[in-house]
Amino acid sequence: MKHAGFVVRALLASVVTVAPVAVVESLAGVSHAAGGVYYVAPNGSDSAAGTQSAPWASVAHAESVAGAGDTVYLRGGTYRFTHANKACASQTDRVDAVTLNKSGTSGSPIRYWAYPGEKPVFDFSPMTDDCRIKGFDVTGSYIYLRGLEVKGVPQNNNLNHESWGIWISGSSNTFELINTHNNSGPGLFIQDGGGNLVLNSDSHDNYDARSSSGAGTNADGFGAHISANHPGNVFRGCRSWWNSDDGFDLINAFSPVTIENSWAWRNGYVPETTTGAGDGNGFKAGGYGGGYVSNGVKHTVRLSVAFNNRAAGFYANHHTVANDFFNNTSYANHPDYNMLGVSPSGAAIALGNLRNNVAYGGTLLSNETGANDANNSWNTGVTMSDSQFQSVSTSGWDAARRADGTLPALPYLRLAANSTLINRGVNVGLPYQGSAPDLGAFEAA
Ligand SMILES: [Ca+2]
Ligand SMILES: [Ca+2]
Ligand SMILES: [Ca+2]
Repeated sequence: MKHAGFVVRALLASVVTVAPVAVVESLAGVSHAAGGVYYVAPNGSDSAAGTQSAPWASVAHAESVAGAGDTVYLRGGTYRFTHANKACASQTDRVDAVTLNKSGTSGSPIRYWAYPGEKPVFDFSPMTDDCRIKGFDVTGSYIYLRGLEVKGVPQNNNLNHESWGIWISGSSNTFELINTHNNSGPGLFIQDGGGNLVLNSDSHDNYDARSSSGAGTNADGFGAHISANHPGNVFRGCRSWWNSDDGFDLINAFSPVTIENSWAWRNGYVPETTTGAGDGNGFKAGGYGGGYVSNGVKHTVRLSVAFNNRAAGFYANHHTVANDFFNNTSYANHPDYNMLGVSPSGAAIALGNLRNNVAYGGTLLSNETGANDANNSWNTGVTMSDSQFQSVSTSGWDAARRADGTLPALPYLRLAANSTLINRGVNVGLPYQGSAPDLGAFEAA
């Protein structure tokens, strides 16, 4: 194809009219409406036309042209960054490699999508800026990133806490099929905003070796730390592994967050080693710095798996209200579930609503007495053993995703055909097979 943008627009418009489903449609449910189509490539030029045959070079230039409903296709190859888009004002300043501050509209996001079948790699490791760095700083709303690899955001001095792979403060954005790794800080960090969807994305091997708070203490795979009145942030189908701090972290989140169908393993270590680093929880579901706050909110973690994390698989982290933990599987964590909460008087109490969860291996439970728990593997009288599962292998979980971007179908920690965990759960409003929900993250067919 060598169409000018308007020709492609016309083509898409006609296709939409004739056969709406024939046009690319994402898992996030946003169909590819008629809009401008532009191209960016590593060997492009910002003075070119932005067409497929004459692509631009930078996302920044594409953003200056693209508007609501438009699609910017990022061709495969490596986009290498050596400096931010402004100078550091001080050694503790924050700068961006890529700033996305132009918003789409509801139903008509601005899309920055990998060209089908190709992998655009944003390599920030050559950056030399002497302050904190955000690889992508998404301050706008209704922006849709899909299929990008984001890696190597550095810390170039030891005066700060973490840098960040992708930082988000806007709302109603979608991040799909993102692979963010080897950053000196969290892979994807929602600082504020509501209604953001992080879908079928991976974050791994992030490690903030030069943080002033201690090496490795801040690099979570994914996090949301939003202010009040920003509900609707969701992590779905995501994997987080070998990050030096936590897999998923919701500390200081003052609006409810949902994490579902997601996996976390081997967090809390220097990546690819068994050397301990940061906190090491698979799912850290809240907390407000250890003390009580009166405006804490309930988060939901469900249908998710944690294993081999250095600390807890699922952790309440001194949360102030009982979170919902439904149909999770926790294996060989320390402990598998820790429901440490805090009362209005500041006392340590057990807080959590737990149903249909599995704990196996590791040290099982902490701060469970007094939590609202029922129909979990530890209070249904079942005998836990390896034979409850098809496999308890802890390798291979980073296998390639299915063609539609969803998590790979693996036998690991799925219930054996004769498992006594089948149909031992209670209806919590999630789909199930047979007479009742099963225990754990994977419902037997
Ligand atoms: Ca930490
Ligand atoms: Ca953390
Ligand atoms: Ca069932």
